[in-house]
Amino acid sequence: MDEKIYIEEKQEIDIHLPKLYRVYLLNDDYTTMDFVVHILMTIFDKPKTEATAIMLHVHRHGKGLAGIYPKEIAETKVHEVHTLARINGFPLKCIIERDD
Ligand code: TYC
Repeated sequence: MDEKIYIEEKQEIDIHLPKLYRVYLLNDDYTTMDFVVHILMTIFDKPKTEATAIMLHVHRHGKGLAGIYPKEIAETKVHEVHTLARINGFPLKCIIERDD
């Protein structure tokens, strides 16, 4: 009877890692703190404590990181923030920077 032998086959796999983008919230004098916390919880999926810490960082330092995503997701988040802010009468702005 034939015996079976087992070999290890090496495979080359192309892994596509998307470029990542940082989404920052910017401070202003008119958007309420509660609204910014709401944005961080609903659009950036932050728990309330972290959302509050990020909001206060933006308030004190002018800019704060809301999240890091592939380009299309980052752009969608920015659009959602600006749309929600406009609907609610706030000038809240957010920007994207390449994460490298
Ligand atoms: N500076 C705002 C205030 O005093 C609060 C605020 C925080 C606004 C973060 C925007 O991204 C922001 N009401």
